[in-house]
Amino acid sequence: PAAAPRIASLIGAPTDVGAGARGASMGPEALRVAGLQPALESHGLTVLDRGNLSGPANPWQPPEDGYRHLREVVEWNRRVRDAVAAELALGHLPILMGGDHCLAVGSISAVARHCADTGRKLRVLWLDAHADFNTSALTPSGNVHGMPVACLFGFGPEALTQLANMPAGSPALRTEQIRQIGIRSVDPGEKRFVHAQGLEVFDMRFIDEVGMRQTMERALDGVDANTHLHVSFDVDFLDPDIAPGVGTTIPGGPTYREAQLCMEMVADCGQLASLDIMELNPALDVRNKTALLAVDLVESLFGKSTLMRTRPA
Ligand code: 6HN
Ligand code: MN
Ligand code: MN
Ligand code: MN
Repeated sequence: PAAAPRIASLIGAPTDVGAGARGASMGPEALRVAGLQPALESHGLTVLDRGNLSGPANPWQPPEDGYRHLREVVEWNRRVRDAVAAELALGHLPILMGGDHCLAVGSISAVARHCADTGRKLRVLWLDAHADFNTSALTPSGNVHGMPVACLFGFGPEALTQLANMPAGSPALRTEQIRQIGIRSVDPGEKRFVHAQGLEVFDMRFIDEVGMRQTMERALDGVDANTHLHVSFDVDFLDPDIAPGVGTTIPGGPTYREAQLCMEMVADCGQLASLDIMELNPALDVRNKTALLAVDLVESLFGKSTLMRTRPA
């Protein structure tokens, strides 16, 4: 049977409240200017641009009790959660255009709750230079964009850890549901916590040694027809030589072809059901090239380089 038509909904979240540099607030518009909607449409998706969410301004204050801008971070995340949940309820594929990566708490909380309600398995691929597994006690910066995975695991302020409103107050995510790929910058206390929680991390050393193909085979292992696959794509995953438009560049990331292969293998598995495109910072970009690259990679995520137009039944 022909695949059901897929409807993707673009949700802009123009804020940098969780970041250490200003500018990710301009990410949604840069992705639009780079042609995200027509690129997705060229791969057979119907695309609804829902416009931008609104929320509190960035007060640009130092940390309080280990967090910068917690009140604003919580408010933005509530709105993101509600917007993503509404699209999932309609059977649409939400694409969150960040915005900084703290907003993945809201988006993945909505996805986790949706999976719990519909009996689907959840697999999250976290594509990032960073593990984003800090807590208020471990963080060197107080920036909440360094903490979303810990919050989703239940370590963080209750206003964020309870966003999914899971049955019995469970955390949104468990270790067996997430794979981190491309990691190459983890703070010392954060590193111990990642190990203690048993996170499955395919760091750059791993990718160097076994290659992107085997990395992705392992990261997607166990994904089946009942799996909701969520990709949280922090653009600083990419090597800064090709993607300078991010606030926290870390050398030694995936090359253009490695990143393409990563996205192509996600497309091949056929289970992608929600996506975050985060941390794009046009203030630091060069003629929007990082946004254009992100769009190019997202096209691969939706099957650009797949020769077959429809998957066999
Ligand atoms: N991101 N580990 C550093 C911190 O401040 O916690 C950097 C976090 C970067 C987060 O890029 O989404
Ligand atoms: Mn679903
Ligand atoms: Mn991140
Ligand atoms: Mn990052």
